[in-house]
Amino acid sequence: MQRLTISIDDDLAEAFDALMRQRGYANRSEAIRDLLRRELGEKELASGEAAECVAVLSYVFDHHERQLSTRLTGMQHDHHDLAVATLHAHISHADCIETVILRGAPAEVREFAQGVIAETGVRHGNVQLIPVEAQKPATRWKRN
Ligand code: NI
Repeated sequence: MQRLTISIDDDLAEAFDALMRQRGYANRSEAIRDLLRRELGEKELASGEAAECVAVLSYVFDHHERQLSTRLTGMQHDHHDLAVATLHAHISHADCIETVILRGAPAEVREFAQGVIAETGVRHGNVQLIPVEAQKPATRWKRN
């Protein structure tokens, strides 16, 4: 752990403290760590340095929309290597909300998410990518 001492203008310090309180941070250090992590993560994803990411894709859709539920499930099956888990909740008579956890190469994850978001009848689509260290495939059952 390194200790950094920084100097910033009073106005900026006050604005930062207000933001920190608004977001519920107990101290400046954790607020600054989060800002840095977000900035570095975005840079890593934008530059193509990140070999792997996890992502949260969320959207609302009308389950009465013709074949939409089936299409969305089909898209996830077609990319079962990317779609790790899905949470579905019924939020009204017509509308459902789904959150899909994705994992894979950032370009593939983004393409899949954008395809889902662009489906007719899918609303409020949003995806957040988080870079992670690439993992070796999990150990599979071994046959003796
Ligand atoms: Ni539903």
